[in-house]
Amino acid sequence: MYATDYPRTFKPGFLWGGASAASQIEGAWNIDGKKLSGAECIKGAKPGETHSTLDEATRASISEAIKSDSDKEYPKRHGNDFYHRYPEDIKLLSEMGFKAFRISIAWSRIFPNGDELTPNEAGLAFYDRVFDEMHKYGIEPVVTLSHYEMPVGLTIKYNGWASREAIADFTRYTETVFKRYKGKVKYWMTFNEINTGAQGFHATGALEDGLKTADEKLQLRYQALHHQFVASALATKQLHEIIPGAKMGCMLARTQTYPATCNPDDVIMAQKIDQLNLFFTDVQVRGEYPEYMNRYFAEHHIVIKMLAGDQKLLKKYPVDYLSFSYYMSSATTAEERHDATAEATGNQHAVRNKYLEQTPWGWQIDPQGLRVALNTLWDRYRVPLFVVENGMGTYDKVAEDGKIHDQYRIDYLRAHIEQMKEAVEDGVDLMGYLTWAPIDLVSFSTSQMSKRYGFVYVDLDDNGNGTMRRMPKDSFYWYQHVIATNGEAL
Ligand code: BGP
Repeated sequence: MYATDYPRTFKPGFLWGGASAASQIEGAWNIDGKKLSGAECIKGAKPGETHSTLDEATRASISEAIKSDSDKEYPKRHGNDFYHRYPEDIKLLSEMGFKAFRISIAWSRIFPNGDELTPNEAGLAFYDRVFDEMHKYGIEPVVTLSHYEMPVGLTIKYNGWASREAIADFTRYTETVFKRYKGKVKYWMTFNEINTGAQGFHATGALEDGLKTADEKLQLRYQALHHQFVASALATKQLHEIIPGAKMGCMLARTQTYPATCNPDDVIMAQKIDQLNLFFTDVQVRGEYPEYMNRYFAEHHIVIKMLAGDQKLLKKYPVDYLSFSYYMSSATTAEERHDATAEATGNQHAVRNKYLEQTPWGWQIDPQGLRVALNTLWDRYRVPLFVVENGMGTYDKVAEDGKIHDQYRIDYLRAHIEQMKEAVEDGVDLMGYLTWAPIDLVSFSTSQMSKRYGFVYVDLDDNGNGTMRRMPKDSFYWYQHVIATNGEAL
C-alpha cells in the first residue's frame, strides 16, 4: 500500500517569525569602530527610481558618499536604531511569539575596512548581546552573512566581488563569526538574494566605471558572482567543520514568472527568464553550472575565469537548505519591455498581469505564485525550503484613535500563508516562514521609511524626522494568533 501522511500541516518546530537586514535597521553606521558599507553609500531614491538607477547614482558619487556623514541623505545610516533599541524590539517580537528572527551581521562592523587581520571586538560583542537577547525568549537566530553588505574599503581596494581577493577576506570574516557564535547560531545563509548580483553594485560591491556595453557589465557581474559562489562553498565547508549540525542556506529572490500568453514564443521566453533565476540555485544546491548558461554566456560574450578546483569545490559543498524571498510574480512576453512592470520585477520582458492587483510600487500581489514557487523549487531540488522574506510594503497611517489599522497587510499575509499551507499539503518540505519585516525599517530599493512592512510602526519619516517610537499595528495581534495556533487560525 502507498503510505501517506496526507493531509499535512506545518511541522512541529516550524520557524515562524520575521526577517531584517543590518543596513536597514541598525543605524550606528560609524559607531564602535564600524566603517561604511556599500549599502550605506546608496542615497534615497526618488519615486520611480530602482536598484539600477540607484546604482548609477552610487557609481557617480561613491567618493562623495564616503566623505559625507549625512544620515538624512543616506537613510540606511540611521536605520530604525536597532543598534540601541534591540532589547525593546526583541521583546516585541517575543510578545508575538516569534520562534525565529533573521538578522544579518554587518561585515563592516566585524572587519571595518574588510582587510584587517584581527576583528573588531566591539562589533562582535554587539551581536553576542543580540543573540543572547533572542535566546532569552527562545527565539532562534537566522543569520545572513552578507545582506547587500560589503565594507566599502574593499570596493576601493580591489572593486569588491569583481576581484577574486574578496574570497579570502570573506572567508576570514565567516570563520571569525562561526567560531564566535558557535553555541548561539544554528541557521546561516551566505548571500542575500544572490541572483540580484546580475543587476549590479548593491549586491556585487563592484563599480562599473568605464564599462560601456550591457555585455561588459554582465561580464563583470557574473565574474563577481562566480567569486561569491566559491566563497559560499568555502563558508559551507567551514561551517560544517566549526559547528557540526549547523545548517547553511543559499538565498534566492524568487519572482515567479508565467508566460503572458500560450504563444510558444512567450513560453520559451518565460522559460529562459526562469533559467536565469534558477541558475543560482542550480549552482548552490546541485553544485554545478547548468548547460543552458553556456549558451547565455556565449551569446553575451561572457567568459567566466575559474581556477582549477573551483568546480569540484562547488560540487562538494552545496547548501543544506534553500531559502528565498517572495513578494510578487511576473508575466513574460517574447518582446523586450522597459515599462514600470519590467522595472518592478527586474524582468525586462515582464508585462502587467491583468488578473492581479499591485502595490503602489507596482509589485503584483500573487499568493498562488508562492504555492507555484514552493512546488517548483521542491520538485527541482529536494532540499528543505525556507521562506525568509514575504510581506507587503505600503503606506500606513496612524488613525485618529492613535492606532494603525493595517487590514490590507493582514489580508496579504493571510492569503500567502493559505497558499503555503496548500504547498505543504502538496508535499513540500518547508522549514519556516519569516515575514519581511516585523518592525518598520528603511526600504532597500527606495531608502524610504514610508514604504512600510512591519507589524510594529516606527515613528520616523522619509526625511529622518521622528521619535523612533514603536507602536504595534493591528497585524501584530493577528500574527500573534497565527503563531500561537501554528498557522491554523488565519
Ligand atoms: C528584498 C531585500 C530586502 C528588502 C525587501 C523589500 O529585495 O532582501 O533587503 O528590502 O526586498 O524591498 P524594498 O525594501 O525595496 O521594498
